[in-house]
Amino acid sequence: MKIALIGCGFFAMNQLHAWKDIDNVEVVALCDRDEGRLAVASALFDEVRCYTDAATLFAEGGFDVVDIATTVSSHRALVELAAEHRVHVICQKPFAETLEDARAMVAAVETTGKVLMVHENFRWQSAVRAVVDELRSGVIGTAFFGRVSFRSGYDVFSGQPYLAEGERFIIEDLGIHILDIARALFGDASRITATTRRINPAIKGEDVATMLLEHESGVTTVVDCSYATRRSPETFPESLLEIDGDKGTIRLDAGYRMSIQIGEQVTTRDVAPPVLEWAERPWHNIQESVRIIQQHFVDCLATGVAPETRGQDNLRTLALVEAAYLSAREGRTIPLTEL
Ligand code: NAD
Ligand code: 89V
Repeated sequence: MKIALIGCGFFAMNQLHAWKDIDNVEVVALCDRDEGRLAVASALFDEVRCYTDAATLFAEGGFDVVDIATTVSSHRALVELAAEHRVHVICQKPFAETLEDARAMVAAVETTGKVLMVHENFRWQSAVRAVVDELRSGVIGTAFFGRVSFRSGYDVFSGQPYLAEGERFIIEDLGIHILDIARALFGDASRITATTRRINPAIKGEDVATMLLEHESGVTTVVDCSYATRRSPETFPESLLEIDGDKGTIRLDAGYRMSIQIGEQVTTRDVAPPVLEWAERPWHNIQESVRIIQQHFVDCLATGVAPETRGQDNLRTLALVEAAYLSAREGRTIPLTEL
């Protein structure tokens, strides 16, 4: 499988390392408007074609998959170019700036018969996956309550300065992952209520969000995110989970400790992710999930199965993001049918 990657920035380095780890995959081309970033990324490979313009990359072709790792404002144009040139697509989150764009992007790729996966990797973190698997095995019976929580004081702006500049911040950038984990655990939501706050005066958007979801399955979840929380030890970038079922409880606590309680019996397991050769703490959790989701994409292409976070599926996570902002703005509960 020959891959071209567009956007050789902060996060793409993880994607490139992960592609190098995966069998039967070759990164044949890189593209970035910034020649310096292109040079740093190309140093990872013995041989790779380099472009500063995506249209030229597509015109020259020679790849089966495009991996779009740019920030969101370029996603629609790049996905549409990919559809025009009939290649499979992986696109970073947030998939699109608006739901309207996202629907058009899904439709554009659908007409080509190619596969479109959104790089929504948090549900693929191995610790989160361990909880998903336990829940799906039925060990705690039928779930009725969940909490998906991400609270941190980590300076995320040093690696990603653009996050301080947008009108929207935590729901669009991080909450999107946490809402997606809630969907992976409990399925789609029918209603959402949200509040937002900005605590850090140096940024433009909200850095705290608290959301209440009612899922079609009958589960109620609290999904809460904060980058204004001082805690020791710092848990970035862990998502902490708590699920109550009619037969027991599953928790994923700080330090990647998963506990399952059935009656009075509690079993605890260390589900800490490995630190891959090219990874570093505390990012190793996310870095491992990048390799897992990219392997998932390769496996899906080989077997003809649709990726779990295919474009069509991601529309529902994006709808939750939009509904959360609408709820916070208007101070009311939003039925998802409204979007
Ligand atoms: P970045 O700004 O560091 O890198 C983006 C790169 O894309 C830049 O080098 C820029 O020059 C290039 N670029 C932008 N538009 C282009 C175009 N049209 N053609 C060619 N090059 C173009 O951003 P980043 O922090 O790496 O984030 C990239 C994306 O990854 C964002 O959507 C972000 O939300 C996402 N992200 C995801 C995770 C995750 O865990 N899934 C983590 C971090 C970032
Ligand atoms: O997903 C993201 O884009 C990142 C991070 C994981 C740090 O929130 O901003």
